[in-house]
Amino acid sequence: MFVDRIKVFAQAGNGGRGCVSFRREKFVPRGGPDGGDGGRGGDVILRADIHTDNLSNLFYEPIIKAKSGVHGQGKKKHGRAAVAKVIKVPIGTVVYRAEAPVPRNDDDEASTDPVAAVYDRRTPQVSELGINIPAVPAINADGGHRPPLQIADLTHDGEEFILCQGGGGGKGNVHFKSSRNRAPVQYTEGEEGEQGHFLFELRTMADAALVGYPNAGKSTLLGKLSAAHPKVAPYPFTTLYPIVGVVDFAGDYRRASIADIPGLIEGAHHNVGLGHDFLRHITRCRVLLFVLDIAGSEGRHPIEDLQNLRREIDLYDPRLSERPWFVIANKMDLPGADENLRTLHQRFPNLEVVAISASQSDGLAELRTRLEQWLFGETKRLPEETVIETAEVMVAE
Ligand SMILES: Nc1nc2c(ncn2[C@@H]2O[C@H](COP(=O)(O)OP(=O)(O)OP(=O)(O)O)[C@@H](O)[C@H]2O)c(=O)[nH]1
Ligand SMILES: [Mg+2]
Repeated sequence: MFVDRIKVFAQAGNGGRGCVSFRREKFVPRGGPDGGDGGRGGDVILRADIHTDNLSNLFYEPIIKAKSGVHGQGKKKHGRAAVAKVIKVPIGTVVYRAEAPVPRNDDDEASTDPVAAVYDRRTPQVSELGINIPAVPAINADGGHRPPLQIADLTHDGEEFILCQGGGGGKGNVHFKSSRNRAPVQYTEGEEGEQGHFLFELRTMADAALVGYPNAGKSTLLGKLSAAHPKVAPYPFTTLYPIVGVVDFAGDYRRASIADIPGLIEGAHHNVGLGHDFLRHITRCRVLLFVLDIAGSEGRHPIEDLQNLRREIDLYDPRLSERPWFVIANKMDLPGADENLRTLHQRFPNLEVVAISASQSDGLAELRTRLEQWLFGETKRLPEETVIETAEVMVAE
């Protein structure tokens, strides 16, 4: 299972209580107070881990709780501090503070409990007024696309973030003795650990993203370029979640990571098809590689495909369309590919295109060279208007 967005409830441990105790020993009359302090509660810590590739471990355990500190004891013994609860998350996890889920209804007492509320994965309901009540409250007005208050972004292996800090331990009565109060019975409770609802969102970290319509051959290409084995099949939406492969550039000891993103279709920014959930994964990629079925083997037109893809990216986030981007014209082995490639060159003479046949492994050596140049050399950026404007001209025709 692949989980790239999940809401969790986290609670750090409470501090242990301070102890009230008096020294009682033979031949030591009125030994005085000797109550020790409570131990610290455990923190909840997130750690970016290279061996964790998604958030599925939290799907079955959306409530993260660290242990509380042990209470203090007599003979000035401090309670033991609780160990921190460390949660491994994939590199590229962004953490947002989220609102508590809305309780199911007023007379349902159980649902006011924050813990029960997390488990409340009910389906959307329609209220008496006919208004749709969402199952999980939207993070913000645009459907959670840009949630507010980002509190962490874990981008390196081993990077840690304290999500909730454990409460400090309480003080034992030994702290309250004074010349006027020789037998204090005061102590303090341990502090409460921090708690809260959070939204974890994975944004795949890769140097380049393969963006294209379903069946364009993105997974076939990633399989040929890297050691990754994404599933390849002749039906749309074979790839259901992003897969990252590492490409080695022979001779230069350089390597780059490339993400195979599930197929996009028109309206993806409105959540059509596999939707904008996956567009999120390209937001960190430095370079976008548009993979086209240049032969138009499924009755589509490759140039229109490119224009639509560019438009979807732009509608999702205009900043994304400012990234360097290039075109990989795939399926050159099929009839009609040469002609379409010529038309593409004529329409967009400045566009950098590499023609390949992923399944036949044709043109992959050139692609590697160009890829290295695109990723590590100076990149020339094509102005966005070129393709979007031409798209409008085509629609007008
Ligand atoms: N003739 C030909 N077929 C290809 C080529 N590359 C891929 N295919 C075929 O196209 C089909 C789809 O390939 P995939 O790699 O699964 O396509 P995808 O873009 O990953 O598709 P989704 O995961 O559904 O988005 C498969 O049947 C491949 O064998 C190619 O260069 N030439
Ligand atoms: Mg695929």
